[in-house]
Amino acid sequence: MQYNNIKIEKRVQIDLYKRMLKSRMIEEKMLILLRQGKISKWFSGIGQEAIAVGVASAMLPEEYILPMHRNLGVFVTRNIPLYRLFSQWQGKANGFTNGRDRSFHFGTQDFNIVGMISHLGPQLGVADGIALANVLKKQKHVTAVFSGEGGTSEGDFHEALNVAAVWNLPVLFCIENNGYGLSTPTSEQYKCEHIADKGKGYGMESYIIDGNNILEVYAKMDELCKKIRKKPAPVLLEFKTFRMRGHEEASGTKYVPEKLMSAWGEKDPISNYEKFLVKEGMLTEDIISVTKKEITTEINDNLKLAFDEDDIVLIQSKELNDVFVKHDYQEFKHGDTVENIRLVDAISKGLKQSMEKHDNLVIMGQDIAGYGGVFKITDGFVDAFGKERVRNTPICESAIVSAAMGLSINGMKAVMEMQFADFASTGFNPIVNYLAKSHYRWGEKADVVIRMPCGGGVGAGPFHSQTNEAWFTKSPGLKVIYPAFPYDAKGLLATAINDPNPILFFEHKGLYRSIYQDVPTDYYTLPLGKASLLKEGDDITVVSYGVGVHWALETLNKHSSIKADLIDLRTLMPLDTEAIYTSVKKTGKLIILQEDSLFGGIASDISALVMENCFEHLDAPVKRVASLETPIPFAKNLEDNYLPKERFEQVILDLLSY
Ligand SMILES: Cc1ncc(C[n+]2csc(CCOP(=O)(O)OP(=O)(O)O)c2C)c(N)n1
Repeated sequence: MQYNNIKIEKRVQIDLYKRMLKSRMIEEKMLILLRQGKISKWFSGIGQEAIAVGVASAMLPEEYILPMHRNLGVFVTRNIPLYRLFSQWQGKANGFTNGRDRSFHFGTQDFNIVGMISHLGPQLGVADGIALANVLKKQKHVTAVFSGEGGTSEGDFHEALNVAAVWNLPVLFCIENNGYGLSTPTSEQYKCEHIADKGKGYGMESYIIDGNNILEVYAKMDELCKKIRKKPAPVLLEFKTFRMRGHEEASGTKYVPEKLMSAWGEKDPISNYEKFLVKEGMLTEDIISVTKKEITTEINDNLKLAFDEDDIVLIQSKELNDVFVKHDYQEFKHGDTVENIRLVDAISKGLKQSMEKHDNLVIMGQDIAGYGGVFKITDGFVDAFGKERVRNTPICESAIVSAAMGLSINGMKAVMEMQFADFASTGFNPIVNYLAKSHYRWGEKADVVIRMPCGGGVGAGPFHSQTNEAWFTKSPGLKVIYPAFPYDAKGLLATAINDPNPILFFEHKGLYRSIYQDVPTDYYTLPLGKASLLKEGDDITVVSYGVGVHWALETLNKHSSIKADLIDLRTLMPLDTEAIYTSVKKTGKLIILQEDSLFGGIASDISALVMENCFEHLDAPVKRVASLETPIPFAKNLEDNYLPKERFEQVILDLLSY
């Protein structure tokens, strides 16, 4: 048959019916199990099946789909064995997350599906990254990502559509407008008439589609997929539909007017399509009944498998080990040739060598291309590697962190330059929830390094001076590197880029152009989790990192009578606790100096660890020296007072005489 000039073969028409029917029947079964207390929560897509099935059916199996919580039809269309879905929903090992995440919160590379995180919006930017990888690999694939209309109010929606438009990415943004976001009606969610109207603002094509008409959904998707595979560009699709059940089963639908519900009930996508196929002579009552029996058997057989499966076994070491991808550090040694360069040069040269080493490495950041970045780290990179791999981004940290995740999912490596570490706050959600948790949740790595120019003492005020490493060391799943010297910075950056785990790489702006060192010209790596002992002495242990190391050196050089071990941590996660304990056991006294404000910082944890592990070796209380508990002030005398540099001298002298 032809639908809107698109030919839809008979086999496809029947498949569309069977896939929708299977989705519906699985859901109906789940609602029964929910009432029996056999599963814990259910987000229903009843009435919306045509969208997930229609979109997924128009795509190639090798093309990525990023579904939401009402898109069971995507999983059914991709033929995921049902027992695996059922095990997933019961938190069992045959699911996709080893019992670590629930419902549709999982992805699977075997089926090219990337499931949601609860925060909804970041999915949209991840789709951008996946699509970008396809473009860079010259793979003519589309990527489809779902959101509800509620999710379009998140900043991530704006950011992701804007990036996709500016970069001409072949992404189908599929918005299921089902009338309500939890209890909030569309009139309280957005002001324009149609969400599709927003497409014009982003400079992209957009369409309104009857989401309850499977033929319309499939035909339009088929047309668009074919078109944007040839000529990459994003498209915004608004599927008009309705949520026929509560947000999740427990929350009900009392706030939905009955008339609205019954009007949409008339538009049920499955029963209407079934009638149509019967009328067309493609289905008979007999075929329907046989199909339903087959699906019932498949559901029951697979449910039995899932119910018979044992509960997940807790193995604590596995829980801990699965937070990161297992990665064996590979040492690259350097020769004897060195050059005396600044921290900023060491980072730039290290990054350049990694770009040469890894063809699949892409750098993204604001003003990093022709302009070379605000600190000029990527100066000349466009000439060397081209604009495809050295990408200026719009001002949208959240979408770019998410896109970096998408690049990683689709086989690339990403380095993102935060223009200033302070602005990680606007990309915070995908860092701590997407990058950090993906491997633990569904075994997917996040091969991403985020470079973080940070730190005070440069008269830059509260929003360009923070050193916010503790925001990230608190989140399991992230590694955090914080070098103080050019040699360490170059080697650790190379290691960070080789490591497929998500890494925050802190670079102190105050040290960029003030610290010189002889740095090997070769490419080389340094291991993570190894502190360096800069000075040795028996009186006291001084632990620091970043600019604090230089403050400590200054003080110790001034008081040459102090015999101290000075430990530069170099990496905060993993933390070299052994180096700290060994030294404290020798000296009996510990002072920790950090640039960050005191409460909740790295120093507090080191202090606690030493109390717990070295208590009987201590001859004095552990001392922490840090910045004041205020935002960072601008005026020089206020900032000098805020920073702990001056206070450190007195505290170490007091501790020595304790
Ligand atoms: C950032 C964030 N805020 C709030 C929520 C809670 N929440 C989960 S789903 C949802 C409604 C989503 O509505 P919509 O995007 O329209 O999708 P629908 O559920 O209607 O399919 C809300 C408010 C959340 N998960 N994440």
